[in-house]
Amino acid sequence: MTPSFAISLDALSGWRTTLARRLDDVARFLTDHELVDASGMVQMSALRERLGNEKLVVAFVAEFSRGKSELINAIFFADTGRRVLPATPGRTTMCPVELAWDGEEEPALMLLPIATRLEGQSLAELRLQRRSWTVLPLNIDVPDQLAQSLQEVTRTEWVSVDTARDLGFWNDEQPEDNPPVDPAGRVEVPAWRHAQINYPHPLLKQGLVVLDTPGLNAIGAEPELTLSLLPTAHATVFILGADTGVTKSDLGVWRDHLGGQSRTRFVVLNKIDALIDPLASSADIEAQIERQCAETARTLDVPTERVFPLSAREALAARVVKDERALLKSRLPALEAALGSQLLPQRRLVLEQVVLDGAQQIDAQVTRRLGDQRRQLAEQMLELRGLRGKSGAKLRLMLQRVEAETTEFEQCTVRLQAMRVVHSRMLKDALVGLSSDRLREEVGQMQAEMKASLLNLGAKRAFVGLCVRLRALLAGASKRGDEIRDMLGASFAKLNGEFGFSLAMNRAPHMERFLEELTLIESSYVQYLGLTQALRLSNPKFMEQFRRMLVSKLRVVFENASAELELWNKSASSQVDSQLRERRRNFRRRHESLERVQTAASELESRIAELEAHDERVQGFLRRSRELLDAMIEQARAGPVAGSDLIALHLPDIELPLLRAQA
Ligand SMILES: Nc1nc2c(ncn2[C@@H]2O[C@H](COP(=O)(O)OP(=O)(O)OP(=O)(O)O)[C@@H](O)[C@H]2O)c(=O)[nH]1
Ligand SMILES: [Mg+2]
Repeated sequence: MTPSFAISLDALSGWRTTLARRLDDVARFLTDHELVDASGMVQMSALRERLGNEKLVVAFVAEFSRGKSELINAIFFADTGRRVLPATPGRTTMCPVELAWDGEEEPALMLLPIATRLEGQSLAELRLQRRSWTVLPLNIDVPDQLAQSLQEVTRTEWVSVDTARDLGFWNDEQPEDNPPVDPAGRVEVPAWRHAQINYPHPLLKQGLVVLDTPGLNAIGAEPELTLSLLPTAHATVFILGADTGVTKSDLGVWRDHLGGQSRTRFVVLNKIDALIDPLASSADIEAQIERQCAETARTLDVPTERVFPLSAREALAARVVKDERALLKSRLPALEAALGSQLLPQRRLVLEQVVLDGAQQIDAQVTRRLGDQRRQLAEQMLELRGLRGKSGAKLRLMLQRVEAETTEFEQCTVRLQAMRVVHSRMLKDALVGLSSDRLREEVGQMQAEMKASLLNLGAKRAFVGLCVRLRALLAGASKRGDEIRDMLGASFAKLNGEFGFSLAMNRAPHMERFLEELTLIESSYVQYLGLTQALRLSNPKFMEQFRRMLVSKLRVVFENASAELELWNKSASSQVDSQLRERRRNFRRRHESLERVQTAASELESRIAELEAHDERVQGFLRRSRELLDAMIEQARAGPVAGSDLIALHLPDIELPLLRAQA
């Protein structure tokens, strides 16, 4: 393994682990001293989850036989000393193959039978159902056995034309694309719909997920691949053969599956070894490779630097015999370096931003809470210091005043109650549009419209109509969120003025993010509905699968939007609760100290000393929490330590005035 990609990924994962540890320090300290409320806790655990489970998905996509599997072998499996994933002439990989590592499970090959297509369930749903999969344990210590087990992904079976039609491998309207029929009237179809390899490779252990795909232009390609797996991959590697150049069907794959993507794309011009010609000089061949790269870049409309000429086969062979010079000659290291230096910094920036945002919010919450406590302590101290040398009558007067103030303060409960009623009603209103029932209804309407018009155009129109309605739902929820914010803002201002609260509004919930996610889903579906494959929607089983897939994608967006809105509201209410509690405790303390001072004059000084000590403690908490948050921020900004490229890409400095200011 060339160091660049592996070491960069290793550094990224090391950085994440340290960052997660810093966050644990913060969380432990804040919980131990009750410095955050429930919503803060939820936020920290969400951040923790994200840091721990962050995956990096790289998909290898191409027409069949361009060398996807061979390239994966060369990059990831060369250390086994042989070809592990099957890579042979002709169509080899028959179903999408996902390589990942889940430490909770044993190394295994999990296969989803093709017949599951008949049940209309989406892959996302089936992933959660273990019993639908055939599980073959993998003997990872014996490479030959490993390779033998993985042969399974090439398995096919012979079925009748009717079954092939039901499975989506036969289309009466496009007979030229249909597979050949044998004398017994049967056709060959893949045995599996999807394969997952759980393999403890060091890179996979660090959260890398590799997706090998079957030749994509074939009829019967899994729609989920186009609609879900490829659009969510963080990077795609598109492979062409230097021996064939960009063919019409290569272009078809690019246009249908990758063209619209804005994600990081790498183009590989594979099999450059095939250009070797005994009658041509190496300079000639070099010039030819360069010409081909430039032409490929132009045809696909990508920068030339994104096109990597290489030989996967020679790279694999070089690695197996540990021949460093042959490896360089294969030109694979250049692709790996690009993967390492372009892909990983992007992932890092995303995470860094998430951590910085989180730190800022946690800090705001802690500062507000402790600042409030300090303010109340200061008032009490002032009151008690004012009692020095005062008479018993004066003390009694003070006590009465505190009692009167307490009664007056308690009147706020009526107001708070009224505010809560209004708030919960408004929140309910805001959330109805995001409910899963509502979503199902809308998708149902789209489905009815699609059924009414079987033409592709009609299907697309129905889908676009659905998106318009869903966007309106999200916008509606967002608008109601703003209304809640206005209502709470006005109520908080009044409560602060009349009852001495220091309630402050948090930033508004980020609803635009969900609109963006919807747009992303929309673009991949619109692209899919434009494909000839979409004709298969006239098949009720496919329609059902399509519907379920769509609902499960959309549900994630809507559930997250709903959760975001709820969390934001919860943090507003818990702020009110905690301030109410704190204020009450404060009145009680004032009352107690006055009573104690009344019984013994000496109590006054010791009470003042107690308050001073308490204030010291609060200041200590504030200092410590900032130290811990600063350590986390510093770690986030420092970035991974290996690979200078990673450090070079840096976020502009973000203002964190709260953290920098002195308490
Ligand atoms: N000469 C040469 N042949 C290669 C190279 N890479 C792959 N091949 C051969 O091309 C054939 C197809 O390679 P695969 O890796 O199976 O291709 P694939 O894209 O995974 O194909 P499918 O799984 O069928 O979609 C195999 O015979 C490989 O040995 C290369 O760099 N040079
Ligand atoms: Mg393959």
